[in-house]
Amino acid sequence: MAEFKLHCFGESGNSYKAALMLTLSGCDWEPVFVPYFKGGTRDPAWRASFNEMGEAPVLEHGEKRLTQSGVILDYLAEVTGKFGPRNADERREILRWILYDNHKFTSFYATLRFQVGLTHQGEPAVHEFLRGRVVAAWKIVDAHLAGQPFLVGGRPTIADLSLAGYVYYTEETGLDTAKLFPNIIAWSERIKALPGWQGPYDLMPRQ
Ligand SMILES: N[C@@H](CCC(=O)N[C@@H](CS)C(=O)NCC(=O)O)C(=O)O
Repeated sequence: MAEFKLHCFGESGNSYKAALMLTLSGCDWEPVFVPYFKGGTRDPAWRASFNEMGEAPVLEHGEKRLTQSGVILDYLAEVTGKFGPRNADERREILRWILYDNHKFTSFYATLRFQVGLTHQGEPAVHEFLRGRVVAAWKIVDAHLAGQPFLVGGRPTIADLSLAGYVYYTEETGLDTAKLFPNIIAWSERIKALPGWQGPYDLMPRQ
């Protein structure tokens, strides 16, 4: 049995953040498929057993069950000694970017992609609103990456692995990200060049 189990599904960029960290850190891990599109995360029994918040990813390590990708990344950085902060200032800086990611960078993009690229639902006006929110949030990250190769401290950290959750998916969103955010694309290529990198659909089973 693998040391780490990640409850996840391929379409989930939030799960990919943890899957990528496990992979790049050389952990012995295995995915446990969550049938999200069949209501897996809404099943009361699943919620009672794995995550009362009703979300993937969930990381199992021994007796521990961890949820929230940011918490999982922080935990894995601690136990593997990889991609973590070098000091307290970096720890806060990494936390700052992970919070920004969860609130804006990932959340607006993931919602837009879910509606436009995966489920083909929602109102055009809502899609336009979400595109505006994505562009505003991604422009801030793009500007930050204009002057440095990675988000914090000049080297890849869990902050990068958090924000990288959705940048490799190619489903339609109506945004030309390559044109709009050249520094994000260049940064995503730097992460892709890290030894052992694999894409979300290579690491996790999908529907
Ligand atoms: N902030 C959470 C977000 C997790 C999340 O939204 N997961 C999605 C899949 S990508 C989910 O399971 N959603 C279930 C639902 O909203 O019903 C994290 O970073 O782990």
